[in-house]
Amino acid sequence: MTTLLAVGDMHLGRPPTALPEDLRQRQAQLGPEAAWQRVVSEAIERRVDGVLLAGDVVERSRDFFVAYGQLKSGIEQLAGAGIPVLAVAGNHDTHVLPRLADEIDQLHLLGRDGEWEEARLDDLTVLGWSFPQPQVRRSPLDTLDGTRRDRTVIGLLHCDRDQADSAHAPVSGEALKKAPVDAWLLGHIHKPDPLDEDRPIGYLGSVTALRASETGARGPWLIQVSPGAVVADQLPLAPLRYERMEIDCSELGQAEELGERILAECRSVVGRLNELDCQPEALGLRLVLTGSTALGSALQEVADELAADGRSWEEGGIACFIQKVEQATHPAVDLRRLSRQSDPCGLLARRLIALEDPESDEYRRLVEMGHRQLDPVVRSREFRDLDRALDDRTVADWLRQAGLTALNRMLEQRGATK
Ligand SMILES: [Mn+2]
Repeated sequence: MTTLLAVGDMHLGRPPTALPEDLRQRQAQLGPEAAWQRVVSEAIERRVDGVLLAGDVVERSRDFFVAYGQLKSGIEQLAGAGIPVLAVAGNHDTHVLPRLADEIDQLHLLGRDGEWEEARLDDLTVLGWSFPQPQVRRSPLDTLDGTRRDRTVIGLLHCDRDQADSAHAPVSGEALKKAPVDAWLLGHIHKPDPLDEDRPIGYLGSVTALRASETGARGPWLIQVSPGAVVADQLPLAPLRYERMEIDCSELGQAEELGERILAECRSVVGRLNELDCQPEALGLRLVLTGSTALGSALQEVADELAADGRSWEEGGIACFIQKVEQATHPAVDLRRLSRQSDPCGLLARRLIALEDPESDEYRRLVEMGHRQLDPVVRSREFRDLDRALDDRTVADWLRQAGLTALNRMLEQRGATK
């Protein structure tokens, strides 16, 4: 069996964002450099047969010296253990990665100048292509030789999947499937794919959270290749992790209890992270307050205070902090009773009830009106790349959420929260 460690977008030189003030001085232990050191130790400990880097290894050309120092020391440790390193360049490190490969003997860049290149690694072939310039509007797969090779082939590519207009090497999922490759390990998109199919094809994801929106497990992937089978498993080695967490506020007696609720939820997440072989140094919580509550603005105030605090606390050896609190609770109101009133609250309550019944005429009328307002926003230039159309249910959800928020405010103004 051949084993590899495959690493997605590392972005050496980029500091992690959204850290609270007291963790900013520990930035070096929480960023890409620390993640890379963890990758190197893991590779050596597991005695893998090779390390693959899927592009955007370095944030930008200006980071040449920083990346040189960090990459070189890691690659030398790997070389000392007899572990080769193969990499392809992405849109961020188009220029800097080839220069680093020229300086660091043991770093082998695959597919220089946008020409596909094969390398032999143990019993398999690694096939790679590097960005020749930061923008590439054609699919690299157009120039890939479609002949079937004898050995197992691992494809290493930085590309934008199923985004035909992309300037970052657009490839279609279909073309990836058709290529004579047993597994495609991709860079560029920071959200990892599950890679759990018989023939893994997908993004490795960022190796540690670079932005707070990069929630969940991050890290390199252990790729195990035996005759006729490729198995990919993510190793959650990231030094910085963000988690989205829903806090149901329905049972809160008063807003001040929110802190205890958050702490309890945080403890259970930390408990699970403590079971990992290699746990994160820091955990950022992205909280969503849910449930129905009459606490309304009092809860919002406490939430704002907690979010603004800017300090971390220690839990199970991990520095925890609140990165963001989103209020998605809805007022504990009796919609049926309100709907009998002949005032704006009553009108809104009747519409909210209608939004619960997709069969009603009023539901269809409201959703149609919603589409007229929201569709142009979704189709606007800023969001066009998301290539997303709104379905009726999504529109209804938005209307419901907005309606409940407005109803809550109106009731509060009236001084009646029930
Ligand atoms: Mn990229």
